[in-house]
Amino acid sequence: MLRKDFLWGGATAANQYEGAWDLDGKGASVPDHCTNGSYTSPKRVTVNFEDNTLYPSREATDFYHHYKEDIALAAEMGFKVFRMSINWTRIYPTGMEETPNEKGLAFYDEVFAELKKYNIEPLVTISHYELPYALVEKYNGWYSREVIDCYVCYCKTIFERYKDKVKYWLTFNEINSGTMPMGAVLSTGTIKGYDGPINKVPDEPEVRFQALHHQFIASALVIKYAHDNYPQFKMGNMSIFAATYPYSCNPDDILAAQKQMRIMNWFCSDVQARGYYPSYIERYFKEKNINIKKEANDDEILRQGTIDFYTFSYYMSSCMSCDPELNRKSKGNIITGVSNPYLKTSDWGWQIDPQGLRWSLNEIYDRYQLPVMVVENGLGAYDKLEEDGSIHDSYRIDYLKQHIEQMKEAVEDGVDLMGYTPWGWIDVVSASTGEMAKRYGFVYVNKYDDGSGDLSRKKKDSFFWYKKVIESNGETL
Ligand code: BGP
Repeated sequence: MLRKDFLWGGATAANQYEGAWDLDGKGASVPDHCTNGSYTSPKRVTVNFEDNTLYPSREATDFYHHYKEDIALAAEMGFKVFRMSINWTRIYPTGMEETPNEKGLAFYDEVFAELKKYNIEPLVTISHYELPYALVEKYNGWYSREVIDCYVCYCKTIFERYKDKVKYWLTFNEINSGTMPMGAVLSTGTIKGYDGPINKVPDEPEVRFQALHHQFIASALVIKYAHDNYPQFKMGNMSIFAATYPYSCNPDDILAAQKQMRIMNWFCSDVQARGYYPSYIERYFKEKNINIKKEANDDEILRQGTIDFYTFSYYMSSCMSCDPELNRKSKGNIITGVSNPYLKTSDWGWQIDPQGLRWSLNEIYDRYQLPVMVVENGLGAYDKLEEDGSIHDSYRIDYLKQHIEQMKEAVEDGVDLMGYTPWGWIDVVSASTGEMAKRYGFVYVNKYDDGSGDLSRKKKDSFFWYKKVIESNGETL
């Protein structure tokens, strides 16, 4: 049984949802420099804005002008929690101003007031894939230590402003995306001068891991600051958890899977939950010729700023194999690895593995013994809007149902699970491809890949299903 105060809700991120990219003093962030794309044609980052190119984040699905309507829809489904992010560039347009942008702050006051009206708890991601672009230009993003101060200043501002409105905070979305080349665009912003497709960004492990070190320090500093000044706050991490299995019982496969699990899934949260670098990373750094610059006090900072709860996104699992032929032939998932013959794959090549969620929850809870929350999960799929305005998304219901069943199993296994916020509870722009066609929502937004659409909202079949799930605290699936 799920606990009585289980936090049911849904997740979004400002850069994929808000739009209003240059209204009321907002500055440009990295996603505002990203074009649209698709599964087969990667989105691009452009240094300068191009005429006649679509930048989907600019309007996105326009939460900025629809927040009252959207929050009412969330309330109708019975949401207890609403995961959202604050857009850094709405508060500090370049990330470097001395004083915050009052209009930006006022927008979130209104959003939080609206949530309060329905008794919905906000869960706020402080930085969700939207570094101010000015920090890329000036500092090569998180590669420079100076960005830590910019982030700390931003956090202090929002903590003080929203201290009575927000209790749950996540310092960085999917922080471990910085371990992968694509993370340079999405997360670390180490793309100074880069102009090109997201999948061709130069692979610079040392730069990314240095940037990650700065994110760890920034995260730890603000967690300590929050604990000292706002004892009511609960501070969490947020990691991608891509369950990784050995493809076979060949010991080489087992070791390859263990290595992948460590670098991809455990490294960042080991630092954030335990407060120090894990021993296994030394060897990886040596192999990759990565030398991280740390300052004298850094180890102490990490020790003092550990998380109160662990959150993660879960979409897929993957397999590791030492067989070169298999690796060559297999498409695997976006993350890495070879395809699992026991699993089905989504239209975007992500392998669907509900039991992997149970396994992951157990692994995470065994390791850290902290309350856990699944803050993203869901099926990106093509939806068909029928003439009568209905959307029959039984595939999405199936996916979510199977994952909730496995969450319940994990709870029976002993995991302390706080809540569940499926990704993109309302349609938003895709982070990896920049398209609208990859939809996750319970609510359909009339917005298309060519930028057309009147932005009207429609309830999908899954909307009515999820409402019942919440009403029954997960008993009616
Ligand atoms: C995660 C991100 C989200 C989100 C989701 C789905 O990586 O935290 O921002 O978009 O994945 O991914 P996509 O939009 O690429 O399908």
